[in-house]
Amino acid sequence: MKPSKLLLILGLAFGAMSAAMAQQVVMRNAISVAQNSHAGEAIDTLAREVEKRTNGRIVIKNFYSGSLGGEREVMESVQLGTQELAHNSTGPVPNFVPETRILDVPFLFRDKAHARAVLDGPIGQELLTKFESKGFKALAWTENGVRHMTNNKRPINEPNDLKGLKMRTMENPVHVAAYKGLGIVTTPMAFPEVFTALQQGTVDGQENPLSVIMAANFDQVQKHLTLTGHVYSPSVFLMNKGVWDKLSAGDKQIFLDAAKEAVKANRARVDKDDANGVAELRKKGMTVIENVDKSKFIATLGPIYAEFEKQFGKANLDRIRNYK
Ligand code: EAX
Repeated sequence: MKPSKLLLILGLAFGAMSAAMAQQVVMRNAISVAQNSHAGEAIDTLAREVEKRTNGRIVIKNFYSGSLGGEREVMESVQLGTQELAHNSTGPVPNFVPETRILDVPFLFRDKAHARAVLDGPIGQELLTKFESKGFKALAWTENGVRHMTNNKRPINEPNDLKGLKMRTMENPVHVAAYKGLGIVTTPMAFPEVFTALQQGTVDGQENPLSVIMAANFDQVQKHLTLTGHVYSPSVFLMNKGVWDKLSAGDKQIFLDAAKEAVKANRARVDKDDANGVAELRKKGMTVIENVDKSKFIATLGPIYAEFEKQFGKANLDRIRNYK
């Protein structure tokens, strides 16, 4: 082969390589809890499936344990476009997309199956579209889990035991209103600060699903756990709307399909954590009250429910409550 021809071939090969490299897109995604968790399952599955289905053309770099900031900060970054993706609980979401507030009403869902059916059905899918005018594409509802209460002061058997207890809450207006109604002294705080706040006694307690309590090692800084199951906690995959709009139709479909796989992995992990959590946390030294009379908590929330019905409309709440 003539040297000039070899150079030409080499040149073409380099050209193809650098074109491929130039085409490779790297996106960032983040969660506020550790990688070994239900949320880690969600974002790791999304990354793996997108990379596989695009043959490595789109790569997602995942950040864990709040290393890119708390959920509100991360949502702001995605809205601005300085970060492409996020996977958040609904903690800060209502402050961006008020229509989603209705999902955070305590004791709204009978159980996880009910919540999953609502989120996968027309009500949940319509709520996903409400993110678009706020600068987000919401890919899918995932699950954070059913929230329970932990604290260092006393075992919680009934609403009366909550009076005056200082608890960290998410930065979520619906939760704050409801927990105040239960007599709790609410302290909204970003998740990455919670462990230290519990350790230093800035707050007496917090509430989160078993998945989060375990992933965050809250057993190290909390004594009492009560399975209040007071509210279902959804989470959601968010993408910057501009990034989404620039994707080809094929790549959009890949993200939606990959998100479906991620939802499956995420829910399976929540189920596993719910099945093992109590035994695991007892082993680590927590005292656990498993049976609580939920009707007492619901009764205490009476005046707050009246307020929520005014805010959200009784028909809208009933539509969710009665969804089959
Ligand atoms: O997203 O802030 C919270 O309590 C959330 O449940 C947690 O960060 C998981």
